[in-house]
Formats: sequence, C-alpha cells, structure tokens
Amino acid sequence: MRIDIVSIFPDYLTPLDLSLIGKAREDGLLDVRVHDLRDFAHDRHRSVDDTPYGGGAGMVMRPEPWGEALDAVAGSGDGVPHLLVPGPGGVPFSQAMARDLAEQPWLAFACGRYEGIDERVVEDSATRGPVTVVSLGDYVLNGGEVAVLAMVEAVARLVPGVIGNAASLIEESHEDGLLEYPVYTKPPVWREREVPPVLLSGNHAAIASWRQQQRLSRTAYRRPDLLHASATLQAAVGEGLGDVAGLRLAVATPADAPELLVLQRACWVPEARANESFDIPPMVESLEELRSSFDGWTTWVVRTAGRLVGSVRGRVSPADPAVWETGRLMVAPDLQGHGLGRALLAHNEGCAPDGCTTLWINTGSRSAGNIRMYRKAGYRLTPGPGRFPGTVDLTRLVVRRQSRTPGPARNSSSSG
Ligand code: JCK
Repeated sequence: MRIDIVSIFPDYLTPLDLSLIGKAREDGLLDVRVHDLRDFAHDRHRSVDDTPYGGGAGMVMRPEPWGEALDAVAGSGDGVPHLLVPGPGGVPFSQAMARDLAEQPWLAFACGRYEGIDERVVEDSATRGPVTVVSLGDYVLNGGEVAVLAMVEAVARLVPGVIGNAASLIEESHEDGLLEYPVYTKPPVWREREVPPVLLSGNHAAIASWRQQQRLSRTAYRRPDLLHASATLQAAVGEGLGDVAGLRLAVATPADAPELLVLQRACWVPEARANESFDIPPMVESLEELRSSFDGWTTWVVRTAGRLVGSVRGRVSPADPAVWETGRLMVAPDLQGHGLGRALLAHNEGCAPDGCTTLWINTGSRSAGNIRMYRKAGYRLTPGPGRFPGTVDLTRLVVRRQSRTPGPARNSSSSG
C-alpha cells in the first residue's frame, strides 16, 4: 500500500519510521512518502496561510500550494489516491473505515493547520478522485498530523503481513461491538492482587463465560451507547440465550399477539416474495387466529429492552406423538444474522418431550436461506412436496441416551 502525507511539519510524521510501521516499510509492504507543503509555496516567504474571507479568528490555508501539492502527489503514480483530509468536522474515523481503507492501494492525507484548508481544495480534489473529510474524534487538535498518525497506524496494521500475529486480527474481525475483556499475565499474585481464579481453572467454557460477562458489564458501565439491541442480542446468544443483558425469553401470552402479528408479517414478506404467494397463513391470518394458536402450540417470544425481536413455537404433532414440530421461527429483520434464529430453534428443540424421536420443520420450497439454516442445524429435506402447497418438510432424528435423568427443559438435544 502506498501512503502520501502532505504537511507543513513533516517531522511530526517521523514516528512512522518506528516499530511495526517502520518494519513494514523496510519489508516493502508500505510505501510511505511524506511531503512538505512549503515546497509548493512559491512566494518569497513560502507562505501557506492568509486571513479568512468573512472575518473570524485565526488564519486559513491558501488553496494554491495545496492544489499544486495534491496535483503532484496524484500525478506521481498509477490511478488516483483516496484523499483523506483530517478535520474536526469530518466523518468520524472508525474501525469499519480503517478496514475499508486497508483495501485501497493508495491513500493520501492532507494535514491542515490553523483554522483549516480553503474549502475549494476539497471540492477540486473531488473532481479527480474520492475525498473524505475525516475526524479522529470530538475534541480539538491543532492540526491534522496527530490524526494521521493514528489513522495510518489503524489502517496499516490491517494490511496483510504488517502484523506478525494474524490471529489477533482474526479475533478482532469477529467483533460484536462489545468492549474487550480484561487480560492478565504472570505473576498470579501481584501486590496482593490475585488473577481471577477462573482464568487458572483450565475450564475453557467457564473462562469463555466469565470473559463474556466481563465484556457486558464493562460495556454497560463505560460505553452504554454501544449496548443497542443487536449488541445485547449477540452477547446473549453467545451466552446461550439466557436472561442476559435485558434479553428475555418467555412463553407468549395473548397480550403478545398484536406485536407478534406485526413481526410475523414483516418477517414473512421476503418468504412470500421468494415463493410467489402472499396467500400463506403467516401473511393472512387474523389477530384472533394467531391468539387462538396459543393453545395447541407453545409459543416463545424474545424481547430486548421491551421490544419483541424474535419468536418460535413448538408442539407434539397431533398426528404422531413421536414428532416434535417447530413453527413460525422469526427474528426481526434488523437483528438477523447474529445467531438468534439458531438459538431459538435450539431452544425449541430442547422443549421436545422425551417421547419425540423426530424433529419436524416446514418452509417455503424456494426459501433457500431457511433451508440452508435448517440443514446446518442437522435437518434433512424430506423428498417430495411438504405439508402445505409450495413448501418442503425437513426432519432431524433425535438420538437419546438410554436413561435420562428427568429434569428441566434442555437447551439442546443430542443429535443423530
Ligand atoms: C485537522 C487544523 C485545527 C482547530 C475550529 C473546531 C469549533 C479548526 C481532528 N479530531 C480532530 N480534532 N481536531 C482535528 C483537526 C484539527 C485541525 C486540522 C484536524 C487542521 N486544525 C483547528 C480549531 C478549528 N474549531 C471546532 C471550531 C481547526 C481530526 N482529524
């Protein structure tokens, strides 16, 4: 990756000679070129600033040296660089942006000073290639250089080969929006402070659970803004769908029916389109019909912060007491893809009584996403048409240990 940086203080960027970035430059992974803006100022005093039109405090960077400098940079390679202009009023820099930028072959940074750069420079550059005015955060710096140091570091470490330990990058890419858990190393006791004993227990499941709880509690304390619905969902699904972080799983009551009907309609529109029929029960059944389904079926609802975000229902087949049926598996459209559907399915399977040896589910024959998920969950397509027109049936055999100790509903059954 090539990175050009224009500044009136090139020395400010010398930290880029050090550490991992310096090494990556030596290894030829990064080609970082720092340019002095004053080399493009041609008056006697090499001046780069002037008083602001319209009045106001401070000085503004003149457009001419910037225009020349950025022309020279852009003309010195193949294609055009993505130009980043740090400014206190830019779009917030983020890990997501760092990931995008790490895939670009060529970045250029324009470090302003004073009150910033004449706006026409950004406009002019945007006629040549992509330009993003970007901010490091909501505080005021004296210029763009420190922001560029931070952004170059955040981007460069994502360039393949720059970080020796690729495993840490893989872990980061599985981010779910929660803060990290606390870390410890030797000695086990330091200034009378013990390392949390669970970390020395060798019990990997207990360690994972403890770490997830630490992530949740410190996120709630330090960054409550990160605990939106999808973050709590992912955290709770990671914990096995308990009553974690405000995510509540409960048996539906008639009072849930109106919200459930709305969620069901929203969730079945893509199914209806894929299967080219809106004349299917989830789309057409009335509130009264949905309410009366609560006897016969056990319906489960998941809420987070009071909002109904998912549901599933199960029953012993009226036709065959050895079959446990799952139906109406749904997750709010904005919260799909976090594993809640899988967790709800597993929960419902775990509710099957001991006498059931077959798990049964049904979906639209063209609902490819559903079918894929059920196959991943161990279901196999039953040949031929499903129970309803335009549907397919899927089943999964349950192998049970010979003598089970009776107990509360299990979270998942052993698969066959
Ligand atoms: C680039 C010049 C200094 C200082 C005017 C701003 C109300 C304008 C940044 N996160 C970040 N904070 N600051 C910067 C940043 C600051 C810069 C330049 C980036 C070029 N300055 C400056 C004050 C003002 N006030 C708030 C008015 C510029 C980033 N990235």
